[in-house]
Amino acid sequence: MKKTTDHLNIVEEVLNKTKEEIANIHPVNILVAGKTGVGKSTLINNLFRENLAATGIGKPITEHLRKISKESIPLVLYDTKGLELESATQTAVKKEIFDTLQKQASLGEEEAIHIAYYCINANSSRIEQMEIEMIKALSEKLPVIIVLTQSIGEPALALKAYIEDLNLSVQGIINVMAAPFVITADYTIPAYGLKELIELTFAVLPEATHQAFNNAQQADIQRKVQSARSWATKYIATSFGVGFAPIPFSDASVLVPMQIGLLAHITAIFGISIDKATVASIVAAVGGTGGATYLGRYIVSNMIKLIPGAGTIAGGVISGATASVMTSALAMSYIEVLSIIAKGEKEGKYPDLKNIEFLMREKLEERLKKGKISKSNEELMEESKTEKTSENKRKWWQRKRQDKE
Ligand SMILES: Nc1nc2c(ncn2[C@@H]2O[C@H](COP(=O)(O)OP(=O)(O)O)[C@@H](O)[C@H]2O)c(=O)[nH]1
Ligand SMILES: [Mg+2]
Repeated sequence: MKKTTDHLNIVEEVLNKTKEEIANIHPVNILVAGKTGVGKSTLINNLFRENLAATGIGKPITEHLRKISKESIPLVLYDTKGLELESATQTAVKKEIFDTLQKQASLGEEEAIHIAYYCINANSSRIEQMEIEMIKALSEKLPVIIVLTQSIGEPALALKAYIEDLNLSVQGIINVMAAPFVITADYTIPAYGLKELIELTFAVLPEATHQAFNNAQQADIQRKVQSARSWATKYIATSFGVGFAPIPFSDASVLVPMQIGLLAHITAIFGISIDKATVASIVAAVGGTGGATYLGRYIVSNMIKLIPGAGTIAGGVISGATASVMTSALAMSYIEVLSIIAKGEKEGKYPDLKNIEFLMREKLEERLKKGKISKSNEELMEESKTEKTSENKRKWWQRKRQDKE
């Protein structure tokens, strides 16, 4: 079964390349400090992907510091405990934090802790002297953002104003409700403030860590979409712009490794807990499940037909314009599907694979059809033919979909 093997290889390759890409991302390291019960874990679980603060994830590196990381996310969190206890423990926690800051800094830029979130429960309506001292000391070592957790209404804003008046040298003070807060059966305060926190964090973090932070965060999916789109657009323009020598349709498969690399890089920018089954559904949508499992062949036999004005297969060549329309359609459809998966993931929903395959196919078709290439008269004549082909194709897909159900 050669075809099945080809099909699997593409899936494997996308996954392996994605892993490689993620391993190459400059990581971002964040200290999350604050008393027990203020909402550090809730903040972490809602701000970042994959429920990172779940019990069992992370390991103690000192008595009061836990290091949280996962191979699939270019992020390391340092979570404190014990700051609410008696002053001897507080002193011990402080020492462990500052020793760790120093140790990590000595290991170089990739290991250094880049930013600290100091969390205070906004409901407590006060900030203790110990915390003020702690924030001052931290601010001398790294950028600090004060996160006012569980912020509800006026009292939370008043606490913010009060801390602002202390003129601490922090990067900002943000009111946050990380998870919806149920007041009564009829009234829930929705989550808010995470996007603001993300925006401020980006403004403060070193440029080298931006990709990692965007990958790791889950509270602003649109930011991932924008970043992936803008990278893909530049990359495609560079690859298929001036200097791209047209290739014969029969050689379309030379585009495949590049397109695999593109999908992997987009996945890495985006950050998504993508697995084999998900990639398989996406590849199936692009390559077709039954016959043409090979992406390259699909490009020739299917994608091109859908692009108005791209010409016919017999003896044709793929110009830079055609290659760029096809590849953009692939990239942008993929990004759209990833954003849908990411939104589901945030709500703890596992993606429905059948739906993903369907969506990817639909988006791809839509984009290919829109992807007009500058046309000559001759090509305009061809267009009527290709329109018909796409109509047939749609019917074929509809039939296939029904067959499967
Ligand atoms: N609804 C809601 N509850 C929160 C939030 N933050 C904290 N909590 C509540 O406070 C408790 C302690 O929060 P947790 O995140 O475990 O605090 P940690 O000890 O600082 O990690 C949680 O079990 C929640 O009941 C939030 O943003 N929304
Ligand atoms: Mg916790």
